[in-house]
Formats: sequence, C-alpha cells, structure tokens
Amino acid sequence: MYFSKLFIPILKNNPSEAKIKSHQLMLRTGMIKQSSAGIYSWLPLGFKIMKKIEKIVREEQDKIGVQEMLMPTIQSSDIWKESGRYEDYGEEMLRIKDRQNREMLYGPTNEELITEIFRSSIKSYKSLPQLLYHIQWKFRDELRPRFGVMRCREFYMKDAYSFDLNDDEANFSYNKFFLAYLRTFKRLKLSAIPMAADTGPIGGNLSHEFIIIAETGESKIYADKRIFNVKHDAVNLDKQSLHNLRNEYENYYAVTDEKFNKKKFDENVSSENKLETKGIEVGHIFYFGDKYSKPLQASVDYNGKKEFVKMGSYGVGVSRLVGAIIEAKYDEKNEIMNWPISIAPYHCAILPLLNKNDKSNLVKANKICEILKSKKIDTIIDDTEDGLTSKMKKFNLLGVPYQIILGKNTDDKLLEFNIVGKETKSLDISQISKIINTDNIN
Ligand code: P5A
Repeated sequence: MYFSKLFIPILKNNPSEAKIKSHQLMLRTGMIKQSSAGIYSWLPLGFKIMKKIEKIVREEQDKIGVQEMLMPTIQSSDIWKESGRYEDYGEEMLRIKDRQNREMLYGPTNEELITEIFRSSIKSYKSLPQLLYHIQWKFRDELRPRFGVMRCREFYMKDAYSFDLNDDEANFSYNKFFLAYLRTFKRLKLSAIPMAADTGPIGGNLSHEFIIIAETGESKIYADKRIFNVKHDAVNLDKQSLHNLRNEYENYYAVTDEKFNKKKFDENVSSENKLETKGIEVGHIFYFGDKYSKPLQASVDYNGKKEFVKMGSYGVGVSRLVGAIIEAKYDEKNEIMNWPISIAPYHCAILPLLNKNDKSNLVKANKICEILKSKKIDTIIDDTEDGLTSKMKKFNLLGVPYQIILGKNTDDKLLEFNIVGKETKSLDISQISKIINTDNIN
C-alpha cells in the first residue's frame, strides 16, 4: 500500500481549536473530521484503529458467552413512556417526528428497547440467563460537547444487557462483565480500575466505572494505590472465583467524586497509598434489578409465579477509547503515538529514500512489502519524495510501531530496522518478520 494513494490528510501543526492531546492528534493525523459540534466523520486511519478496538471488545464479550445482535439507532418513544424515562431524560435526548407525526428518538442507550425485545419472546425461567449485546452509534445532545471523541454527541458504544431470575444470578452475570472488562482493557494495554460510581440516568444502586488515569480526564477520582496490583489473569468464569475477584477489588477504596467521602478515605487509606487524580471513564456497568422489567412487564414463569427479570447493563465507549488510548500512551517528548500493536493502523512502514531519477529503493520496498504481507504483516510504503527524517517523524506520529529504512547505500540483505521509541538494528527480512510476528500482531 502506497502512502501517497491513501486518504490520510496530515496537518503540519496541531489545530488550535483542540485543547487536549488526543483531540489535537486525531485531527492532525487525519483520523477524524468534525462535521458539526460533537459529530465527527471517521476517516480511513481513525476508522481502521476504531475497528481494531471494536474487534477486541467483541472478542472479550464473546468469550463470556454474550450473544451479539444489532438494534436500530432510531427508537419509538412509546417504550420510553412505558419506563417513565421519556420525560426524565430531558434535553440530552434527540427527539424526532416521522412523517406520520409519530414521536421517535435517536437512542442514547437501549435498556427499554432490549427489554421490549426480551418480553415479547422469553416466557420461561429455563431460558435464563440471557446475555445480549450490540455495538451501535448512540446520540446524546451533550450541553458542552468537547475534547473531540471523548465527549461528543454521536458516539460508538458497545452496550450489553443481562436478564436473570434473581439477585444472586444477576450478580453472577454482573461479575462476568466485570472480568470481561478487565480483560478487554488489559488487551488494549490500559490499566483501567473499577470504581464505585453514581448510576445517573441509567439507575439502580450498584455500578462500577472503569477508569484510566489521565490528567485530561473529566472524572475526579480517589483511590488506594494498591488497587493497581490486583491481578485477574488466572480468574475463571465460575461464580465463586468471580465473586472473590470483585471482593478483592472492593477491598480497596476507589471511587469517583460523586461517591467520595473524606472520612472513609482517611480511615481506609494510609497517606502514602492515597491517590487523588483525574481519570477517563472508558466503561460503566450497572445493576438495576427490575427498574425496567417491572414497568415494561418483562417477566418469566417460575413455578407458576410471575417473576420480573433482574437486569443489568454494561457499556464500553468504543469511540472514546481511541482518544483515551492516545491520552494514556502518547510520548509527548519524542512525538510518538504508541498504539499497542494489536490496534496500530499498520504494523510496519517501509521508508525508502527516493528521488526523481532513482527509483531503485522503491523496487526494493515493494519486494520487502510482498514478503511481509505473506506473513500477514500489514505494511505501508511511503512512496513520497520526503527526506528520511521527515518520513520517520510522520510514521512516529501516525503510530506505526516498526519501520524499515532504505537509505542511500542500503545493503541487499541487512536492513535498517527501527523499533520505534526503542532501538535501531541491522537485520535481515526473516529476522524482522519474526520480531514483528512475536509481538502478537493480531
Ligand atoms: C450501559 C450500557 C450506559 O449508557 N446503558 C447501556 C449504560 N452507560 S454510560 O456510562 O452512560 O455510557 C457507557 C460508556 O459510553 C461512553 N460515553 C461516551 N463516549 C463519548 N461521548 C459521550 N458523550 C459519551 N457518553 C458515554 C463512556 O465510555 C461510558 O462509560
């Protein structure tokens, strides 16, 4: 793939309207383009990265047995009137009238719609639990959309919903998502900490926000630093292990500011373990029992009795994650975008020195590209006539983690291989492909 043929409109400088790093860089590298306040087009580079994040989010949902489906973005107001949230949601909800004058809305979340789907088909407790998810655009008419994709009006969310017979089983479902979220964020190389949080317009009295530490985050957090040492790698999906895992996390004080209690913080956390900082909410899980199932009459037969199902919902901000990962990983000093390899837009860039009269390096680059492609290494060739330093800078900025540099007197066998931000080595192509491949590219 030639860089000159791609639609990656890079700007020379950071755009002045953007206040935080991720917003600046996403605009600068041509990942997104604003179409109106808080609404963005995802250009090829940004879209490619978001799709890779989505894939990881999806795989971890599938691993805990959640079934994927797809609900529409536009919903009827009827079900929201049944739950009582049509009025409560206020101005954040974008309301639309269709040509028959029916009240419709662009879904800000899907608790009502999924409950309506559930109630029309599931009648027996024997079909429980049901765990369902989709990955779909949402719209919230935020009062102050800002920071690019971090707080926008139209955004991409993975939202899942659980239906169980009783509190105990519902707690089990909740804990499955708790683990799936820890696994998801770990694969994205983020250290996201579950913190007790307010439930806001979703409701219920149990919820955890998954927060990554970042100065530019909008959530103020208070935590016991030791919570960062809790491990989840060896945890199984059985009830007891999941219960223990959540207990282990909940043993440490970790809350967002709405739940902050100074007395408790002082009593439970020694001064050297106190962490008071800001963070970005990348996921949020809720348990709200029969808040929706009761008004919407979603029940199952259980020993001749009608039981309202107990529900939870579980969100990941897929589009927000793109910005959040930049905030967490960007190397400001060296201007390197450190995408984890699993979501990097390309695995390797070949940077040949070219000029009008001598295209021999381009022939070489094509040969190397073919070999890497046969090893499933997604490779891009910078076929422009820019100097090598500027090519390297450009690909550092785009976040391509490996570079092969073809300079003036390039050896036919030994190539200059740059592991971005770490070291440069002379290696042959088979050594290079081994290094890239062992870095778990898929
Ligand atoms: C859980 C799934 C819900 O909506 N209903 C379905 C529940 N939760 S939430 O916390 O309100 O949102 C889930 C995640 O979506 C991201 N998010 C946003 N991303 C970008 N711009 C926004 N305006 C925005 N609002 C929410 C967050 O990552 C949040 O954790």
